[in-house]
Order: sequence, then C-alpha cells, then structure tokens
Amino acid sequence: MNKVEPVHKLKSKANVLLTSVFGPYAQNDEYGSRDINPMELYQNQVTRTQGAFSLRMFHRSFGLMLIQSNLDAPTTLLDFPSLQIFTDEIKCKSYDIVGISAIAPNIGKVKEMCRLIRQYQPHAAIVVGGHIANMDNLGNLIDADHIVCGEGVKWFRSYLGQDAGAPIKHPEVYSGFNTRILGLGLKEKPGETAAILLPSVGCPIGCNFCSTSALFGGKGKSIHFYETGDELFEVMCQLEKNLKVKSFFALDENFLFYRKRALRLLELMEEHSKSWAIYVFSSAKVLRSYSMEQLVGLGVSWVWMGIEGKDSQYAKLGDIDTRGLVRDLQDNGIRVLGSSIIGMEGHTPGNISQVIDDAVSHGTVFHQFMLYTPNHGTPLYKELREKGVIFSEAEFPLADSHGQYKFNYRHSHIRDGQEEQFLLDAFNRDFEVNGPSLTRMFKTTLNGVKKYKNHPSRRISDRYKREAVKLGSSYAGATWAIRRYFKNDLKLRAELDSLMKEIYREFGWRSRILAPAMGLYISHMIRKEEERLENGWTYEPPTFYEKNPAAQMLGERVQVGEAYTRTTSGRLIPATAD
Ligand code: B12
Ligand code: SF4
Repeated sequence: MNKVEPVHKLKSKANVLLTSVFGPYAQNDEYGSRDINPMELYQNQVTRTQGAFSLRMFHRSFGLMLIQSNLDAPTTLLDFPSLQIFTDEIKCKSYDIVGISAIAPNIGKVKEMCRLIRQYQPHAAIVVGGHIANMDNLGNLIDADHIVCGEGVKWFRSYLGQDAGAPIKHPEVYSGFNTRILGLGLKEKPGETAAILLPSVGCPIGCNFCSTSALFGGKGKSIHFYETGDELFEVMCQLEKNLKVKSFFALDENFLFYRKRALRLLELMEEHSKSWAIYVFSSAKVLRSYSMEQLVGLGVSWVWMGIEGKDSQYAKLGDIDTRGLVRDLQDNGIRVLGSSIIGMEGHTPGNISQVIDDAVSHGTVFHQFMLYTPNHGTPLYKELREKGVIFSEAEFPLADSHGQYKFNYRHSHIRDGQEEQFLLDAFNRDFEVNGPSLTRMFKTTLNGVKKYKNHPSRRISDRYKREAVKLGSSYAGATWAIRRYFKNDLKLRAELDSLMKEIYREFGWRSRILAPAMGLYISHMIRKEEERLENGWTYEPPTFYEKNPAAQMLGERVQVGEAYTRTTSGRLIPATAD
C-alpha cells in the first residue's frame, strides 16, 4: 500500500479504463480459470450438485461500477471481457490509467493483463484493487504502479484530484442477470430483479477467516457509504424510481448490525408506505436481536446467515439455536441461505459426517459449503503462516485456492485431499435430504403468503401478494414437474405431494389447470438441460462495455477493435452477430 497518497498528473482529465479479469471462467486454462470455479454464486458454491435444479445467474462487478459512478474523469468500464476484447481495447484506444479489480485466485490473469498494458499502453498507470490487494507480496508478483488495499472510491477520487469525501453516488444496477433454472432462461422484466444496494463494506465482527472484514480494516472497523437510514432511504427511492424495483439486495456483510440505521429505515418505510423487500447478509446473533415484526416490517425476505459448523465458537453465533432461528425465519416466509464451513480446526475424517448432517438438518432453502480457507490478509492466514503450514505456490497454486477444491495448507486432521470429497458429500447430502432448493423456496414463500397476505398493514400484505403471483402459476408448474422427476424417491415425493396440495388449496382451480400444462413443458426442459450438462455445457457471462458521461462526451467510436460492437444495453457482441 502507498504511504503518501499519489495524485495523477492529469487529474480528472485522465482517461480511465476500469476492468474485471478476463474470461472465460468456467474452464481450465493456463491463466487460472477452473471449470469448478465459474463466475456464478449459486452454481459455484451453493447449488453446485443440483444439476438442472441449480440456480444459475451472474452478478456485475459492483466495486468497479461504484468507482466508475463516482469519477469525474472519462471512465470506461469493461466487465467480463475475453482476453481478445481486453487486448483489442488497450491496443485501439489510449488510456492514462487502467484499473483492474480482482480476487486472489485470479492472479494469473492480472499478471497477464499488466504485461499487455505495459506492451500496448506503456504510459498508462496500472492500478490494482479488490481482494487481491490483501496479498502482502503482490507487488513482487505483478507489474503494477499502485496496489490499493481497501476502499477504492475514496482512493481513486483523491488520485484524480477530486474531493475524496464527497457524497457517494450509487450505481443503478440489478443484483443479478441471465437467470436460468430447470433449463429455462428467466425473462428479465424491469422491476422483477432486485436492485443492488451498497450501504457499507467490511464487518466489525472480524471473524478470523473473513476476507471482507480484513480488507476493510478488520475487527471493529467498517466503511459506510450511507451512514444513516435517511441517506439509505433516499438512495433506495432513487433506485425504485429509475430501475422500477421494489426489492433490494443489500450487499453489506452485516446489514442489520447497524441497528440505528436499519430501524430508521423501517420508520421511513412505514411513514412513506414502502412495500419493499430487502435481501440481507446477517449474523445469527444480530438477527435474533430483532423481533419478527421488525424483520417483516423491514421487508427482510432473504437472509444469508453464517452457521459455520457444529460446535464452532464464533461470537457472531452467541448461544443462538441456529436451527430454531432458521425454522422461525422460514415459517415467516424469510428464505435462508445458510453458510457452513468444512474443515474447521476440530473437524476430522471421523466426525465430518456428523458435521455435515448437522448443517443439513437446518433445512435452509439454500446452503453454501466452503472449505475453511486462510485467505491473504486475514488473521487466520497470519496464524497458519506463523505455524508454517501454508502451502507454497509450487505446492498449491493460488488459482486452486478458491474454497471449492482442496485446502491451501496442511490441515491438522484432514489429509491427502480428502476434503474434496467431504465438500461434495455435503452438497450431495443437502440435496438428497432437502431436495431442490427451488421447491424449498416455494415452500418458504408459501409460508409467508399464508401468514401475511391479510396483514393489516397494506404495505406488508401487498408484498406477500406480489410474491404469491407466481406461486399459483409458474411455480406450481415447476413443483408439478419436480414432483414427477422425483417420483421414485419416496420421502421427497411425499414432501412434494404435500407442497402441491398446499399450492392447489391456496390458489384454487387456476393452479390446478396451469400446473400440469406448464409442468409437462418444464419436465421436457429439465431433460434437455440434463443433456446439455452431460455434454459439458458451461455458462459464461456476456461482456459489458460502459462509459460514464465524461467518457461519452469524448465521443469515441463504440466499436471496440474490429470484432465487437456495443449494443444499446452496453453488452459487447461479435460484430457479425447482426
Ligand atoms: C459478488 C461477489 C462475487 C460474484 C462476482 C461478481 C464479479 N463480477 O466479480 C460471484 C458470485 C460470481 C463471485 C464469485 C467468486 N468469489 Co466472490 N464475492 C462477491 C462478494 C459477495 C461481493 C463483492 C462486492 O461486490 N462487494 C461490494 C463492493 C462495493 O466491494 P468490493 O468489490 O470489495 O470493491 C471495493 C474495494 O475492494 C475496492 N476495489 C475493488 N476493485 C477495485 C479495483 C481498483 C482498481 C481499485 C483501486 C479498488 C477496487 O473498491 C471497491 C469500493 O470500495 C464478495 C464478498 C464481499 N462482501 O465483498 C465475495 C468475494 C470477493 N469472493 C470471493 C471468492 C473467493 C470468490 C470465488 C472464488 C468463489 C468462492 N469459491 O468463493 C468466485 C470466483 C469466481 C471467478 N471465477 O473469478 C472472496 C475473495 C477472497 C480473496 N481473498 O480473494 C470474497 C471476499 C468472499 C469470501 N470468500 O470471503 N463473487
Ligand atoms: S460476521 Fe460474517 S461478515 Fe462479519 S466478520 Fe464474521 S464472517 Fe465476516
């Protein structure tokens, strides 16, 4: 990290390119892409073994979007370029600064991108940020001018001579895109996908393994882009208006931890009759500190919660009965994504099966399993490095250190790569015992609808009525098809029978007619998707190419290199495509 904050000589006149690392991602290559490490959340680490039932979708590089939104300088953003697109861009245009965002496993790509920038843009300053910056030896591994560890908006603003403390302008972007499940690509109508909301970064709880907390200061620290409930409410109103949304994905590691801000937001939502839904990350102890009425009032309808593992000692869990908490939340229509760790200090080949059973018994709608991984910059990394058990790059490449393969260190009890199978066992058992996450989601949504559709507060009942719309039609069809698919699994079939009956009871004759009609088509699509997967089909995000107003003013050609043209939505497509 730089001690004296640098300032670029051109200040806000500098032409800036911000880029994520190049793809393709879900295939093995010499730059560190791995087929088991796709650019997806659910398929990567949540519904990994659910086949055609896995939820597939992509998420934009929000950190880069946030930085771009707050720069006065002409700034172009290249998200998910191919190596060819990236190379064309730096070959054909002139940039004064190129900023790359990356995480540690993508170091091979960053190294190559820096090499290419030096070759084609020798005068450009190279700035590297994001989680990769937590590597203390990064400067020796890549050829960059500035490695920015921590929050990037403030850094970039001061680098370009802007007021670093000016209010943060929020990017307007949906939380996910190109959603696909059961072999069906979901149509993205405006307003149906949640908007991303970036209230803060970091987490003051500071668990020993947590990269996000470590990057933004560690225990006791976090950075707020919007300090108060009033500021956040204003941003949400703006997103509601411009993106036509009523739901928000709060990408804040522990949204509910900041109680004053959350409760003020609740007051404002009540005062202005906002029937919003919010998806949050929250620790169990913090969740329990709110009443169900408050959570429902705030519109909390999806929660990412650390369960971590049987007998784990993390303060964020307190003495909370996580199983009871999940039950309460899901009974009230709040879908839980539980997150468990495989390979904690006390885990052994002898007890791992019990650890997995314990996690699975929570019956969360979604369950993430990750290997206990010392990421650079975390207290866990420091501890294990002092013990001398972290593998060198030659023993275990960083590209494989993504938490879904093997340990990047010598575990005290689990050896010889057994963890790879333990991880798969966890995903498989969750799927076998609890069935597809999709039907768990329908069940939980139905719980909420039944409980709150007649709630005296109109903004609450409206939200559940909105959620109910699809339950009686496409979700009923999906349930019908999934029940048919699992007809030989007695336990699952019984559960799906009862879900189907509940849906029919709630939505009447219309759902009885729609379910088999849609279900037959969905069954066909499931079969097709299974064939595609068997033939090795992988899912890659499209490239985005976006300019901020200052860059648009430069009036540059929209053609990138020879081979690609930009569509009106900002996506890059091969020039021959139309
Ligand atoms: C969204 C997300 C994803 C998306 C990726 C979206 C994308 N387009 O890249 C998906 C779901 C696909 C994903 C996948 C993976 N992810 Co991920 N992901 C996240 C998540 C939840 C949020 C990131 C985010 O948007 N934050 C909000 C923005 C505002 O913050 P930010 O990105 O940190 O950006 C700020 C600063 O870092 C800095 N900054 C960022 N970029 C740059 C660039 C420059 C030039 C500068 C100056 C500054 C700068 O400024 C920004 C504003 O302050 C984080 C956890 C977290 N909460 O941060 C994990 C996280 C980044 N992911 C992580 C990992 C490991 C992965 C995976 C390997 C999956 C896995 N097994 O966990 C895969 C890799 C996929 C691949 N092939 O590359 C780790 C990284 C660990 C590390 N030390 O490198 C994190 C920290 C989660 C964790 N395990 O702790 N991920
Ligand atoms: S509570 Fe979650 S976000 Fe906070 S430090 Fe622990 S793992 Fe990280």
